Amino acid sequence: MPDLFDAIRSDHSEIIAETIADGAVILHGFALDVAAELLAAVDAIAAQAPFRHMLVPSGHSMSVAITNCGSAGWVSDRKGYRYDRIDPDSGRPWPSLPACFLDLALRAADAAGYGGFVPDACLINCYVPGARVSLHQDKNERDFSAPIVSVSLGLPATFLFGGLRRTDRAARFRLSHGDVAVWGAASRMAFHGIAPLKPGAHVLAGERRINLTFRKAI
Ligand code: MD6
Ligand code: FE
Repeated sequence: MPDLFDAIRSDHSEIIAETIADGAVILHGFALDVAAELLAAVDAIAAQAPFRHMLVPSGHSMSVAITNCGSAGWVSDRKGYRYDRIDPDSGRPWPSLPACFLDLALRAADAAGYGGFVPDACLINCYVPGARVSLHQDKNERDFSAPIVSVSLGLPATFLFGGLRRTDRAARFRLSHGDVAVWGAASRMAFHGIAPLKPGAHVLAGERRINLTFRKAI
């Protein structure tokens, strides 16, 4: 993958792709032209499956509030992490993946060099100032040959991207509204996280950062 290459938005403006590691790239502004549509879809999903702070095995609750859409959702409780077809709070299946989500995820994966990506799960994270995600690997998915596609909306964040060992030093990258990070292949199991969100207000999303993380989970 070249250091910088041009991808194209639907309005034909250029995208800057920043390679952050082998197999990992940030497509700056890739989702800008559909951001309002994505945020409206997030509101519709959250009306069906509200954001909630899930427990982790240690007994703490996550500072990030989450919900899901797609045929499976990522869930966490005292027993551990897994994907489940059913929302444990409602007993119903998760809302389906909106067409605008699927279309964006597919186009972003393709632009990053991962053709043929068809996600079946989208984890939606809602950060308020101070919320963070410590360094972790996304390893509950069945198929590690598929990349992770991660869309940032609302307040900017600092993305921590390390190596394959927890002790590898993590580099810091800015993720702004409309940016899409894609990581797969040699980076699929890289440790990553989000530094505590700084206070602010975004014109479309308010005092929040919304992150959509697409996976091929089941
Ligand atoms: C992000 N989030 O918010 C990256 N992974 O840009 C994650 O990597 C993540 O927020 C697993 C569970 C929750 C998360
Ligand atoms: Fe993650």
